[in-house]
Amino acid sequence: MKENEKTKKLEEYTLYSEGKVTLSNTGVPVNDEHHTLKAGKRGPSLLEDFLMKEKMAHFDRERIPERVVHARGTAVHGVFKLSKDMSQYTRAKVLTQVGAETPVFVRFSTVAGFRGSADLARDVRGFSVKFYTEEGNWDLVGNNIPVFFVQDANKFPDLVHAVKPEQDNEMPQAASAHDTFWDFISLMPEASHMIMWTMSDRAIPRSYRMMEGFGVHTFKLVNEEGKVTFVKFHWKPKLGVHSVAWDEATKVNGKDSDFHRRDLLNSILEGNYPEWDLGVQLVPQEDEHKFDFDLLDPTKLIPEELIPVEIIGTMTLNRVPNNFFAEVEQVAYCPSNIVPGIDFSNDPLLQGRILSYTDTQVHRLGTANFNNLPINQPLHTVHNNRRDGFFQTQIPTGKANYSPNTLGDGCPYLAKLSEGGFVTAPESIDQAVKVRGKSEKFFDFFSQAILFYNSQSEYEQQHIKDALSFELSKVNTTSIKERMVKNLTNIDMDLAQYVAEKIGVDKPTEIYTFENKAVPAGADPADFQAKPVKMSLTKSKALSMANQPKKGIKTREIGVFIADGVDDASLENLVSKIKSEGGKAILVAPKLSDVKTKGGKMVTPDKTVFNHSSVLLDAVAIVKGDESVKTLANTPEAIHFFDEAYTHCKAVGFDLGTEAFFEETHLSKKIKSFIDEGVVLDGDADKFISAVAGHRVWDREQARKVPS
Ligand code: HDE
Repeated sequence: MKENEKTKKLEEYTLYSEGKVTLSNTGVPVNDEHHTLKAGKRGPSLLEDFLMKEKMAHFDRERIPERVVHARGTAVHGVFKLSKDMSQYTRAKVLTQVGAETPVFVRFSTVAGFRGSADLARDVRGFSVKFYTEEGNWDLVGNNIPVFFVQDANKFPDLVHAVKPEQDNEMPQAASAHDTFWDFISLMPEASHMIMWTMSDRAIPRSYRMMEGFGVHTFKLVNEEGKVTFVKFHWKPKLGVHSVAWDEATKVNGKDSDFHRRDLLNSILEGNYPEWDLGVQLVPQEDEHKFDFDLLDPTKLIPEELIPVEIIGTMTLNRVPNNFFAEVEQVAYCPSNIVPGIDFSNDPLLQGRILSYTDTQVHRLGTANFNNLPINQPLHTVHNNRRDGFFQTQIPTGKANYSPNTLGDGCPYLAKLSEGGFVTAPESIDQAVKVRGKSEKFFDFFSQAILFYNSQSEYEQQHIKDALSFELSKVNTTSIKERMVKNLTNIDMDLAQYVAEKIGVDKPTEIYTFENKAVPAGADPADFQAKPVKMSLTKSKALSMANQPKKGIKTREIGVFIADGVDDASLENLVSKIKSEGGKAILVAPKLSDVKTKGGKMVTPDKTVFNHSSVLLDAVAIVKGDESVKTLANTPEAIHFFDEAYTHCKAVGFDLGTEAFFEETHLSKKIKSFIDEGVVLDGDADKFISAVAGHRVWDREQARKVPS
């Protein structure tokens, strides 16, 4: 081959390896993949078209089973940085090396909906964190709610069958408001505490970035000496904890079903990295039995008044995935993934999860080698004697695939304790008797449901009442509704009576105690042996979102309404104030073409009144300008933005000189006597910004009777 031909060939190969040229799965450069090979241009396709066959066969196998639960979700990369040395309690390096950065991959999800369902369903949110630590992957697979529906893993398949779309008609999608769910719940009083949380605003978060996260179960920390400390994990968002209104949530689902997903990705792409502090509640092993509840019961939390949350580090999410399938779909979280220094408690729900997740991943990803997938690989290359199986991507060398061996110089040998080897925390269970059952304190089904309900502010209690009324009104079977109301009498009589009236069943007058009452046919009597405990604590501040600090307007999306003729100085003033506080000014105009300001400047709007919606914004404001105000006052969609924002208890700002617009809103006709701190009529940008920082004026619902 001549020299210049050789160079040409080399260039071609480089092109192939750079990934710029389409290669078939076996590395053949493809010249045409848009026309099937045919016997003549109008003739039948030919069997020998191996390229078309490969493309089609691959396509035919693109889908893998979606997750049984938590199918709808998204995930991003980040880092965890430890700020407090926990070596007194654990030998886990991730919790002892202050300042070290551990990479994480974090997935947020809803539970009940299918993979393509909408983000704003009333539902629990998954909060899964995979820490890629020096000592292996640690998966903290939690939720945004600190307790769970059932106490034993063996009930989980029933719970999930009940909440998923019903088996005879596959309805409803991503919703618990249907007969099978409430049938199950009404027969499962242990779910009462969790139901208070899922019927609260926690189940309709404003953003993944504004949710708390909880490990839910009690885990163990184990130090160098083998001493055990019980631990609960908490994630506290730096942006505070916020939710949307229920009416708003239902509309967001239609306007932008990817609302949470988009919000998370956009904030990272814009450099607004979401952050959470990691907190722990620590209980010395010797104090295991000192509480009114059992530490192993996942339907109970440890009130922060009893054990405060200690902050030990911060997680920052700072990188979006490159490929949704390869990373987000293929990530395989397993609560069984723990590292030396962290251990399981005997929580019967956690014990079941240790089995279920690895099992489901093998099914979902099709192979026991699922940890070879790039997103699941630990930091260090794995050496062990696990061999073969579908999709083995490693090529083990040498002869020895067994242990002990001499042919491989004894390698890979087992890590001694001094080399970080994992050992299970010893626990004496020699006297145990094999039983199916649960411990005494697990029979307290209601006291923490009562604690939660009593800890809510008035408007939060109202939201729970309304949510239960909505959900149960969708149930067709009267006996289910009646049973639920009976259960509610054990939490709060006023709540039970309110719901009863709304859903058309008899109003209860006394607490329905389960003792001596017939167990409903089909129910397990053990689920009805409630043994109430009088809790020493009557309220817990941390349980109410109303008590969470309001943390400014950082990343909040504020619709600023403009049209031709808008006043330059007022626009500049408001936009720069919003930006200087870390908020986002979204310029909304009647159409997408550039707006000409009064001073003749051309401004490009971000959104229009017809492609955006008030429910996708945190607040709205209108800037003065004779001509622009006139145009907007004649634009019904613009008026609707303001009316709806007001209804959803958001901040609404009117510049001085926008009275003509204000007069068109239904606010002017009705609210003048109900102007609250969220309605800023004098164009005072600072006042408006502090109203946005307050998130919502929920009291507006009561005062104005707005259906938010
Ligand atoms: Fe899950 N759960 N779960 N779960 N769960 C799954 O695992 C399961 C439970 C949670 O982002 C599945 O990979 C059982 C509690 C999250 O990929 C499955 C029990 C908590 C995610 C499964 C529980 C969770 C899952 C479905 C009762 C909060 C999403 C596909 C013993 C602490 C993980 C998969 C992700 C996913 C089983 C109870 C949270 C089927 C058997 C309690 C955040 O394995």
